[in-house]
Amino acid sequence: MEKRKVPHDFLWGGAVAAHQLEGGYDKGGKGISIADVMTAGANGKDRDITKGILPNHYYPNHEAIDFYTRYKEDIRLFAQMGFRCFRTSIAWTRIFPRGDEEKPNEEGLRFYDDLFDELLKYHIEPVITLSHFEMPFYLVEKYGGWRNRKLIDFFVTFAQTVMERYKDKVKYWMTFNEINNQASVQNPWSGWTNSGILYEKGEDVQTVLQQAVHYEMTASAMVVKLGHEINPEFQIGCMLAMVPFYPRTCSPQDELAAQTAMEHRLYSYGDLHVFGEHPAYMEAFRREHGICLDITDHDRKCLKEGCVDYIGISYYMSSTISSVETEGSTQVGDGIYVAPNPYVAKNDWGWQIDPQGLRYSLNLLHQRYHKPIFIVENGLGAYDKLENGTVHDSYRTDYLRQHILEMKKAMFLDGVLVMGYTPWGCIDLVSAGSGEMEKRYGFIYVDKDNHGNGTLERRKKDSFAWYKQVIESSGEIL
Ligand code: BGP
Repeated sequence: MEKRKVPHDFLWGGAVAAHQLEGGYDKGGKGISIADVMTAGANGKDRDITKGILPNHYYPNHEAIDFYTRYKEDIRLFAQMGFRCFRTSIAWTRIFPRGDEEKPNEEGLRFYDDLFDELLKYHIEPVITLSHFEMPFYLVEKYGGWRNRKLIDFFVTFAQTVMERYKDKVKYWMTFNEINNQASVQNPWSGWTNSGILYEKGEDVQTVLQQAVHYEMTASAMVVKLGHEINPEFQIGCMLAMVPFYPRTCSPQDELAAQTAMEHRLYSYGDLHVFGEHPAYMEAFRREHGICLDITDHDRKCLKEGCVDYIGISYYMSSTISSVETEGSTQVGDGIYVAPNPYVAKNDWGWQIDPQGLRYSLNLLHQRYHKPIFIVENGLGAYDKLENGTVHDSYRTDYLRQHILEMKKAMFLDGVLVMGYTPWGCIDLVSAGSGEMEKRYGFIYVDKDNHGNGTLERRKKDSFAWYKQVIESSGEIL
């Protein structure tokens, strides 16, 4: 298996998101995004979300790694590694600073014109996420974020603007990053990053969440349809956080608990994107829990007309579900607990490392959806040490090697169609979860610490040459 090559047109590259690397948060007419009001947390400490930008607070996304002015230098490095594609997002607030304007901000549009031209100069395909945890903060203040149906129109206007503008430069799109991430309502910030929602005391979280998701799904479907009209060559995907849930034991209760977790936290999102209708198990759940949503016939029609072309996934870890409380477990639902898995290792942030889980996940999605799968995030967050101007990060190449190997098994032994592989944070950037700089994923080291100190100088890590060889050999030399 080691020696097998992936097809010639396989999309090797790297992935980032605008708010995590661009910086320039107030440059070029950009508005404030929801990421701009998130302070730095730490390993094990959540980020704070402030009511606007307050003095004496550190907001790591404001400068990030200053890709906004250094993108040419960085793209040259990506080209040296042989990237065939580069996944990033378009910061909504560069195009519509408040989110509800009628006319876009030309300076923001020009920035992405230049960025995409620079990529295309090296034959690197842009792969674009339309909404990656960075909606305009104004839409939250004025409209309550995705609680509000009006957001559908604002998002569709944004998407239409950029799809028309870049129709000859960008072929691969995704609508909402990790749309199912917000199903883990235990994370106080997941409703914020995905939907601009902070749950209020006393409100029914499931009602609010599912309503917001319905609006997002409707908007996503409208954009898929519109995109295909703008350019029939467009490939427009969804993006799911793929965390497979294993039953902790072979007891039927654990098996059912794992199945329910998969439905609520993953499949209900994928099913809507791929099949274009609300699945029966969610309709039943809502009926049983007295949850009534605002869903119109027009919404249902839109959902049916805008099914996605491919499934984008992030894969970092697996998880384990128990139907009973066990040592170290956390309750995540009625009779559903996430429990530690004794068979797999963890990284320094407690994320379970499970390469075989990637093969398992690819198979699950392939069997359910029969769509091409694009692995648009995978990687190891780690503490790196700069030694004589470089980083000896064999732990990172080990992680990636094992995952690529499992991906190849899924492709060659199981018949799964995988379109491409873009490891997360191909250049060090600000962590979404903790706001740290020192949770590093990159092949390129960026000199900056958790407090914002550093020269921002870029250095190649050992993994840089390794990944170059992986791409050059079409995955044969790992
Ligand atoms: C995913 C997000 C990314 C990214 C990644 C790693 O959830 O799509 O934006 O940040 O996870 O997470 P973190 O940055 O918290 O290590």
